[in-house]
Amino acid sequence: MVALARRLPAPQVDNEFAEDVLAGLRAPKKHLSAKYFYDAEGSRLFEEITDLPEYYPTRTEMKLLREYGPEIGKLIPEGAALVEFGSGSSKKARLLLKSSPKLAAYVPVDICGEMIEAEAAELRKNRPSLPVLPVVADICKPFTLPEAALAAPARVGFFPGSTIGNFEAHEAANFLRNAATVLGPGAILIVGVDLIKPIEVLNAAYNDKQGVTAKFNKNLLVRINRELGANFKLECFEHHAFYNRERHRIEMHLASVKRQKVRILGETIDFRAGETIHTENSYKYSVESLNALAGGVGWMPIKAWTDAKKYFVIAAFKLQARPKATRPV
Ligand code: AVI
Repeated sequence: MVALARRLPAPQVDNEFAEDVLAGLRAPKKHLSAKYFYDAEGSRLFEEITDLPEYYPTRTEMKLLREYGPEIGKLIPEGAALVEFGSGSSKKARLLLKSSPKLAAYVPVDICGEMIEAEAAELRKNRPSLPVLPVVADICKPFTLPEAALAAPARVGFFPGSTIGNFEAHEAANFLRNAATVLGPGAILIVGVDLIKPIEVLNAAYNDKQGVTAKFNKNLLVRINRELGANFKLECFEHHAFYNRERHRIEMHLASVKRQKVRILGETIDFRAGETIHTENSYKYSVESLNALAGGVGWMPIKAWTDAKKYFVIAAFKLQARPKATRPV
């Protein structure tokens, strides 16, 4: 599998892609899951997006990690295990590892085994004294940490990249609950999240001048054509991305430029002129709304670091101890 399949958990069953695509296209409001963006070409295009002048999140988060790494590192207890959720290239974890104390282990967790094994080999070369123990798992489902991480006096989770923003609220809460279960009592969680900001900045970030985001969005149709034998004509769909103020999210759609029919797996899907396929939500938080989401599932805010423009936040949380059940007297 490929580079950025990590961003959202990828499908497990062979025909899950076909079933999801058909169900999404049959729905009254057509939609496709953003997790399907990340085939090899989608992953490459996403990497290209992160370098675009308009796409500020990656650049801002990296700057925050460089600037506040030593401070963030102070929250990581000596001998702890650092667990990165959806680690992919470990580019950001490297910055955190630089300023971490002596760790029991670094545990990159990703659905894409090939990718984390390659990254782990690289990291071991640079940090021979650090045990790098990759786990192949879906970060939204329960999984067991390696023995060395379980035996460590503390576990610290790391979830950068504002991937949490691509989850619906219930999915984000579910991820945070699962992280609490996986990391266990006394855990700390460090999350990178994109913040609400002026609408022009948000709209520009998802409508770049070079059209890379449009290509990334349309690549989903290329993938469906290739893998499911559909006959989407790319020139008959347009990339639409806009900020929905009420819902605090960027919505990405593919809009049909005319009335048309598309064949897929023996079915015909009708499109009205202007009808869209909703392909992605990218939720934007305030520090307060993020704290409320995390607090609702037991993660108490410790500290948050933002850039001067308040475009992005790296927030640290501590898992609240569960009150001990008291015996009735
Ligand atoms: C991976 N994720 C955080 C990106 C985002 O900004 O929501 C995906 C993306 N979609 C369009 N541009 C980037």
